Amino acid sequence: MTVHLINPSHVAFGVGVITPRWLYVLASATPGSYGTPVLTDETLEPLDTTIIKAGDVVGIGIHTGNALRGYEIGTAARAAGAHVVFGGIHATLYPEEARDLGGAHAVVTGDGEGVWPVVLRDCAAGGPNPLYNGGRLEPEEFLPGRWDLLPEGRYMWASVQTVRGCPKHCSFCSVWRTDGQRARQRHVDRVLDEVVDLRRRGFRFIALADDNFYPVTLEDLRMASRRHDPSHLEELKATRAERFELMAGLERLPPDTVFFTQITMEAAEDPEFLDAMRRAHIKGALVGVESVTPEGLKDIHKNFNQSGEALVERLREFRRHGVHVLGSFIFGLPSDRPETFEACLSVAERADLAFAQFVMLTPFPGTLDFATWEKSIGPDPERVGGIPVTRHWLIPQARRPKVYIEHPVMSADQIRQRTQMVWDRFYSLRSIWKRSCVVQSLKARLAFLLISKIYRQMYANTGIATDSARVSRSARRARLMAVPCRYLFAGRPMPDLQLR
Ligand code: B12
Ligand code: SF4
Repeated sequence: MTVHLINPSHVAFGVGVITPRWLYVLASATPGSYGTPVLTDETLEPLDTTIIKAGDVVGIGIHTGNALRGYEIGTAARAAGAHVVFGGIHATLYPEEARDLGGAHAVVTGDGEGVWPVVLRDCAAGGPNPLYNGGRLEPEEFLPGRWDLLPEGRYMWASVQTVRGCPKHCSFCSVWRTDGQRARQRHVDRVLDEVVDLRRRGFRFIALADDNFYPVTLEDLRMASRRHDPSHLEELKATRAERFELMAGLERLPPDTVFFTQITMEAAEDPEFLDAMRRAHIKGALVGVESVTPEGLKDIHKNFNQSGEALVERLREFRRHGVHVLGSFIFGLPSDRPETFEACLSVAERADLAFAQFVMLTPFPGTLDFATWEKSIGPDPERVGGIPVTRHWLIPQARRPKVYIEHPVMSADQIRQRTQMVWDRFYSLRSIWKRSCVVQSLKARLAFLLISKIYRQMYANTGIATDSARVSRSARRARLMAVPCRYLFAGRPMPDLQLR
């Protein structure tokens, strides 16, 4: 019985930007008695289905965007006589869909590493149960990845998770509902061991695959200190202290280490935290800016963000402390107006951002926005090839409409065109070159330019592009650029590395 773990994708780039962490974590959770699992990441190359034999176990992890490809693989694996098991965020939200359309014998909801050995045991005993609830594990139960199984030189960034869950409740995000609002922080030593393992293998660039690296804000502490019962305050202080302990540990890594994380902009009010990040080699962070207007922030339950000039100042604060920002903006919020696009571009250009992404408001399953949108559409939604648009991920890629929430004053096309304009202007050669002054040498500036362009091309696939010709063109370009890009990220293996 061979155990296969498959990360589905419609497009393969030959080179991956970030290691799909779940593959390596589930490989760790696979007991040695079942042999070494065979990992396939279709973002590198398509699966060869002939490797799947009757009696094998095929584990497929899906998010909404790759669910349909996952179902194709599941169906083929079932036809080959394998036990088919689905997991991941989309399977957690729609377990019955994986069974109906993906050939699943079993679906694992929630965190997978705890329950995976039980699933394998049941498969080996003849057949798994239809449903396993992996729940939300405690941090000491999280596993590191089996990085010894990584194909050499195929990924630019490794990924390590330090915390699961986010205390906020943004309306477009499913994380707080699936991963929970309690920050489940991994033990510092376990994170450090994993990072050292990756550096020994030659990874210099590591993405911290966290929902929110800053789970306790200064405002949270202030509010808790006003409460009569001090226990909540103590809990928050302990969580915060652990973050600092982790960063102090990361600080001991070789100076050329580069981490990237995701964080709320409240961290900008916490200079002590930002300085600790810089010392910990966390040189970049995705910051969810989302909207530049107070009305926009209200639309998405993100009132803790700043808007207007205060926003520009807040974002600049990151750079002042040596943390480069990838600003993430959303267009198509109900309060957006035609002039919002220029206003947003102006903020993006003045806020000392290194990179930015501009996405259109999309109702992802599991979010509050999705629930409202689905309800608003009513019981008889428009269909494409018989499939309701409220299940748009099941529509074949070539015919899949981009689904956006209807806007009170702009058509989807208008929002798309304006979004496109913002991308084009932010990533014009001139703008990129201007921003590239964050690095010193000519070589580094050229690398910055290349990375900006590749980011732009890769994003065109998942983000704004709608027609398939444009998507394949972007994929081709991204593929061409990805190969030289890989060398920019390659590090020197450090087999003897010990923390200072
Ligand atoms: C890091 C990350 C990224 C990275 C790296 C992706 C990569 N190569 O790994 C980048 C920045 C590239 C990225 C991009 C995007 N992402 Co993202 N990303 C994440 C993030 C923060 C962490 C993922 C992670 O590595 N977690 C750690 C691993 C160990 O956890 P896990 O994947 O959940 O797996 C566990 C379980 O789900 C389960 N499991 C998973 N698979 C399987 C399979 C089996 C067989 C079993 C038994 C169990 C199992 O067990 C695992 C261990 O417990 C998640 C948020 C989250 N909390 O998941 C969002 C998240 C997955 N991303 C999301 C989105 C929307 C996107 C984008 C579409 C954003 C955009 N607008 O463009 C793009 C899509 C890219 C693409 N085409 O795939 C959404 C997905 C929502 C949905 N319904 O699908 C999430 C949930 C965030 C959110 N805001 O809601 N992302
Ligand atoms: S968007 Fe970010 S801050 Fe908001 S709930 Fe999701 S992870 Fe948390």
